[in-house]
Amino acid sequence: MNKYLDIAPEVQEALASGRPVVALESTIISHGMPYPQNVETALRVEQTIRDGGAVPATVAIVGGRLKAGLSRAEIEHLGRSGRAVAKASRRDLPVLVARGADGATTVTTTMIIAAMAGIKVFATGGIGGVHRGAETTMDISADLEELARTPVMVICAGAKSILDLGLTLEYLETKGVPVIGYGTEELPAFYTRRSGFKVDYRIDTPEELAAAFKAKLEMGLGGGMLVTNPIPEEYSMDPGRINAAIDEAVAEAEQKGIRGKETTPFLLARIKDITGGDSLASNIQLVLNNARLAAATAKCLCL
Ligand code: PSU
Ligand code: MN
Repeated sequence: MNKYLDIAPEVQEALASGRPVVALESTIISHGMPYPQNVETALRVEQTIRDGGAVPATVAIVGGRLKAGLSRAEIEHLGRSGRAVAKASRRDLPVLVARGADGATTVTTTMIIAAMAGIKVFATGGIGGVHRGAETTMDISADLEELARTPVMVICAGAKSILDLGLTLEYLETKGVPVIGYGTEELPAFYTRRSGFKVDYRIDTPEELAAAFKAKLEMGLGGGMLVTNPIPEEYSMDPGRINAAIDEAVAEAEQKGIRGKETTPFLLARIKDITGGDSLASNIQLVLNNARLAAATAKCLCL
């Protein structure tokens, strides 16, 4: 085993006996939601995975150790520390590990650590992608490269329109990443069920998600698979309202000259403030919804 990696005993036992495990990220805890909702949500998501018959493995970097599976105290620490914890993407791992630092893992680093541990399914809220204006800023999330490279199925609620969704899909196509709509032909836009963009394939059952991913792994194609699961109707937001909030946040980021790794956390926090916290309630629900699908799919992959 990789000498930098600690797999929690419960996760290790499940993997060794061929039982289902679902990875979860920690940037959503430290940078994606405010305290204490972030900790409450992280624990609720873990419970949802358990209720679905799988073992949760929340991923982070703690004291320079790559962790697959966190204790309650570690989740509390990441949630309380919030943005004081480094947002850790692929390029950040060497220095954080060498320094013995903490890091909140993005989709990218959660995929990396999940793959090191032998975990195949990962549930989250939203992924990074090609930002609006990327033709001049070149701001393209490392998440897309990781999906091209690392064999983990990522179950999300699509992408927020803080991104250029059309260019994000083009990028994924170029990189050979299958984009699946769960029960839909349209790419969900995180807070809303529709975006106007088509996914590559619609799949309606966890069994078929597992079969497609298994085929990808067994053919040795490399890279992951992106499953986009629309937010449940009852929690979806009014598109006019959420898109106005997103436009306002994007304009503000531009005006303040927010750049680099700060862009996404800044936009997420502003959207939450502008919508008076309603977006947070939707955000929590869609993550729980993804956790349920991930547990069911991880079970099918173990059959
Ligand atoms: N988008 C969301 N919620 C999130 C993130 C993105 O709707 O929490 C987080 C994820 O951890 C994702 C990361 O991997 O931000 C992408 O950051 P960047 O755009 O800087 O690559
Ligand atoms: Mn970026």
